[in-house]
Amino acid sequence: MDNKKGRIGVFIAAILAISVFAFAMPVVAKDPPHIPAGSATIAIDNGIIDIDVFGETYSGYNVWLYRGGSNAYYEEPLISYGTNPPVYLSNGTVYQSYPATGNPDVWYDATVGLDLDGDASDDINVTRSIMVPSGQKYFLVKYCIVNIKGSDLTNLRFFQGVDYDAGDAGAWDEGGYAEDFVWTHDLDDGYGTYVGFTGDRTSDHHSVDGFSEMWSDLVAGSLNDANYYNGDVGVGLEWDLGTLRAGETVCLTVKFAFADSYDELRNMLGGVAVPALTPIGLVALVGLLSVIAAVSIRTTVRKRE
Ligand SMILES: [Ca+2]
Ligand SMILES: [Ca+2]
Ligand SMILES: [Ca+2]
Ligand SMILES: [Ca+2]
Repeated sequence: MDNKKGRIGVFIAAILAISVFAFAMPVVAKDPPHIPAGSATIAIDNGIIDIDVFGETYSGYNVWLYRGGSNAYYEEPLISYGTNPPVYLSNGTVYQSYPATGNPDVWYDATVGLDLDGDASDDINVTRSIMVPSGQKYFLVKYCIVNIKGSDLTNLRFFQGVDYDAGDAGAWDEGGYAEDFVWTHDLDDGYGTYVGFTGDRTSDHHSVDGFSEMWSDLVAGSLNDANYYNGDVGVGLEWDLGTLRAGETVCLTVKFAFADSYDELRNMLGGVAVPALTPIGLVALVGLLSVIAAVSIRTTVRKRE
């Protein structure tokens, strides 16, 4: 009996202790839903890059600092389905904004509803999430698109365009497409910075052109698939996502990188895939090793002779 009372006492004491502890703990606030506020800012410094402005629907001037050097980027995604022309994400209604500030290694979400066919009724919800890894020279933007139309969205296409004006302000750069990433190289500000982006899906088209022509291409949904431009270059990629069934979600992650040389950028964005050994490759490797083994055995035997 005493023993039981004792156990109850300990139990109550534990509950009280936990309650007091809970009140004493600092409140770790999960970012509450914001009142839609249009283009919020998110400033994150990971020690190498500093994302100054990254609004959820931001259309226009972003300043992404790399190694302290200022870089101006005009970036925007567009989305289309069927034969409708692509629509800028900034045309959407913001349901969840980014926080004003953020930390490296944490994903931050913004959610936007978007009408793709001009009937004033949203067809998709787009969650745009950003994560800036600590000490890395890249950051990730993940787009998850939910079909809220109530019927299939065929020929869903996603476009990402950037008019990088790499460096302080000078826009006389060069840019191109190779190995499924687009890049821009500062030529006139003395930084020599290389910047670019790719996706976690193979792109279907790209545009490398004067910035104005690049935006026109994306708005028309007809990219030029060119591979080089010298001047105030704009670069874009298109991913064809097929049919998104009612209620289903499709995601695409875009990786934006900064580097001091083309090869460094290429190592982050493309050209790094080591071809996996196919069964035929493995057979050839085993065969080659057998030959080497046979030769070395024969050599050893001869030496003994
Ligand atoms: Ca609609
Ligand atoms: Ca420009
Ligand atoms: Ca420049
Ligand atoms: Ca440019």
